[in-house]
Amino acid sequence: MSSITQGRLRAAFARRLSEMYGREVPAYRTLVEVSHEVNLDVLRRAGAGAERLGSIGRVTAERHGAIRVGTPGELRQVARIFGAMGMRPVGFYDLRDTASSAVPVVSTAFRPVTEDELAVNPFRVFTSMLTPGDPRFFDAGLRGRLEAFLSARRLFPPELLELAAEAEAEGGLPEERAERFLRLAVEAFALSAEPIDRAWYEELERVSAVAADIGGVASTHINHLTPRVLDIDELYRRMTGRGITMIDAIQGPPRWAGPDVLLRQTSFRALAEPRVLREPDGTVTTGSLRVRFGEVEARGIALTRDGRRLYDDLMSRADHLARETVPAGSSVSGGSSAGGSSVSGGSPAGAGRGEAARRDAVARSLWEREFPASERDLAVRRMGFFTYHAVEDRPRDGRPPVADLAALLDAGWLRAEPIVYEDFLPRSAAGIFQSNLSGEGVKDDSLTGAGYDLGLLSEAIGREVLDPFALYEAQQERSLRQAARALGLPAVL
Ligand code: OOG
Ligand code: NI
Repeated sequence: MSSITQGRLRAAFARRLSEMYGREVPAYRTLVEVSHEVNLDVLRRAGAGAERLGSIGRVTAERHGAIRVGTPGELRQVARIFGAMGMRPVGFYDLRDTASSAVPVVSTAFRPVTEDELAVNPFRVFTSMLTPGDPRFFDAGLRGRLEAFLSARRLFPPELLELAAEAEAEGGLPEERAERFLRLAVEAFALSAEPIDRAWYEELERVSAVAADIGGVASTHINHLTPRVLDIDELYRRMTGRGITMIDAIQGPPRWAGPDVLLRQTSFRALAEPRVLREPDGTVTTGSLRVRFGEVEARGIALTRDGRRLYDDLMSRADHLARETVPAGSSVSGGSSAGGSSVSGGSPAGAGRGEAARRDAVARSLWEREFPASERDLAVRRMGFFTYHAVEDRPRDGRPPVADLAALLDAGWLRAEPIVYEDFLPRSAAGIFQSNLSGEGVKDDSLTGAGYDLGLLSEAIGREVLDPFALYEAQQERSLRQAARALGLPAVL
């Protein structure tokens, strides 16, 4: 009997989730539509160059989702469901300190990790787990009630978990069971119509809107689904033109003439969605909650640890410089930016667009001075990840090649192909959380945070959380070994 592979399950899941989310959040459909228009325009304008960071087929289907769960046990179940679709936990993100408002979660991303699987479908899900044991957010009483609430709920039906285990063990599922698995998996992430206990939800919301979204309801849901776009600045303009209010900034690297690196993201604010609420007197009413939103992203080249260090350094210098260069007399905008968000793009829509533009200009000029301005520079300064390939019709003038990366690239012996960044940025993630929260929440910084670290997360998941740098590095090294062999060199240095 023909079996649906993990890769096909993943592609089908991403597609069906997108259909469901489009029904739930109509503005998402607009976002996808505008993304497609922009991508086709870029393709027309730039031709084959537009596909340097991924085929148009891949980019058009590409999405990332975000979900939030409450306990290690729930996270382990999620890992099994995504494992069935060939997705592994990659990277550890601690947003508790990155965000200036209360975001009591630690996170990882489930995604395919091999080149072949990424080519089948690169679907990834940013997955956050609540940290009720962190006393900066939750006192002992609230922690106890929160943990009791979470341990009493069941996010995933046993049948789904059994099918997931089978798909993981067998590498896929026979057609009928694949269909059943997909239906149950998509359903598990739909917005539930079950009444929400308003008093409980609001109690948690006073501490943190994220805590309420996770622990104030008896189910989980997809929080957003993000398409990929080839020109995010143009997307931003067109969405604004359609009357959709975007957050102030595009997060991540500034727009500039050099190569696209890492990840640039922007979003529009959560829309109020009708939700069924149970009042303290037992009556059931329809209220509205704003927790879900639209996000879009542009992806660039993965950076090495050195490249990432330079990126982080330039970002924090841009923040400082932007603060220092606030033009005199601009305090008119002071009221709207009060609160001093430490994350760019963090302020609510419209509040600080001028501020965001100023920071972007500062960042751009820093980048123009200090960031590698071409793919070649990224490669030879060992700041970006590439796969390297021996050039077939390389010049053969009898000289033996020098086994040096720069010399081989410049002499046309080696060709470098960018490796796309498949992961997330903690600072942007914190900004995304924060720009869409209804309130700041509270966090008692006089207390020490509980140590939810990478080890604890791996233990909770029951699987090793992979290091993204190591994955990119291994891919680059493989290609270098192959290229060296093809050129008859012992190694490329
Ligand atoms: C996840 C926020 C992080 C991103 O793209 O950085 C994220 C969430 O809101 O649950 O999705
Ligand atoms: Ni996202």
